[in-house]
Amino acid sequence: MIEKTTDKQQTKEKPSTDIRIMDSSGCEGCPAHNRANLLKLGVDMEDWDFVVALAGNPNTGKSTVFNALTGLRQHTGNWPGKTVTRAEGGFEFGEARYKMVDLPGTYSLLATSLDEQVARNFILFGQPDVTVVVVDASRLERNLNLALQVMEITDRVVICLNLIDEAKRHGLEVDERRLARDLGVPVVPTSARYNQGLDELLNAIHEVAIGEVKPKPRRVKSHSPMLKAAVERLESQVLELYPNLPNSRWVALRLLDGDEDIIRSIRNGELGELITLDELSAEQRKELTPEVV
Ligand SMILES: Nc1nc2c(ncn2[C@@H]2O[C@H](COP(=O)(O)OP(=O)(O)OP(=O)(O)O)[C@@H](O)[C@H]2O)c(=O)[nH]1
Ligand SMILES: [Mg+2]
Repeated sequence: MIEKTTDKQQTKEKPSTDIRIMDSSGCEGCPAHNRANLLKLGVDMEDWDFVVALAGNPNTGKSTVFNALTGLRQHTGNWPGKTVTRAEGGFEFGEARYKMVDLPGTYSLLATSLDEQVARNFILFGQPDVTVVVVDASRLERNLNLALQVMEITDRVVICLNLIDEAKRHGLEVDERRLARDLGVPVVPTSARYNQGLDELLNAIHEVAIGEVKPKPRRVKSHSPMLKAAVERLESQVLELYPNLPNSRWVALRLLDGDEDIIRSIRNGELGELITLDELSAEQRKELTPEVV
């Protein structure tokens, strides 16, 4: 975890910026992250404007991208209460100060492992301003599974189409414009090992962070009225319990799917601990819990 003092030291030489940290009120160009939840997840946003999460399958070049963007300004530690390593660092772009968090490499966000749990909770509750999904251009099909899952949770996604050189070596060419159109989010081809495409990646991150680009991720729509009704019913029950839960629809879908981790975190109140405003009292929560699961 970054020491607060180190954060401050780091920002000493930074240019000042007029961007203000505000609650996620949905205002144009304002940071979208949930500052209080991030703090509970061990990420202090004091002195930073935006937070960027780096997600991706294992071995897709996340750390290479992370190192290239943050240089020496990085720290490693553990996620609070977990043995999973976390690296975080910082950079400036367009007069904004960015904190970048390298999430564990995962194939999905279904939280079947500790790594998946950490990555999922960070995106779900921390509500990063931008989540960069680093995908391997030579294994696109497999990698897009995670990208689609991230896109279910947040709109603020940029796809870093990495290992472009490797794909080319295998005679593969990815039409990134078509991919961006089909997915509804910016796609930036990179070859992080050779420092290619990283300026464009920074630019794409910045545009999404400041709201200049508003991705509209393609989501799988269900036309089943039964499913729709079930999701709506569950969602309103979840919201009754945790009125300020971000992504309540996603949580409802996971409950329908029998997601053990989400069920457990609703039962034991862990879900609520990550929500900061207008929480119900522990008593109220206890009363309502059995109806939900
Ligand atoms: N050819 C090529 N190799 C790359 C590129 N980006 C990363 N690599 C290499 O891919 C390997 C894995 O890179 P990492 O950055 O460690 O990948 P990671 O996603 O952080 O891996 P995990 O943390 O294990 O999930 C390293 O040997 C990198 O040098 C690239 O654009 N092209
Ligand atoms: Mg790594």
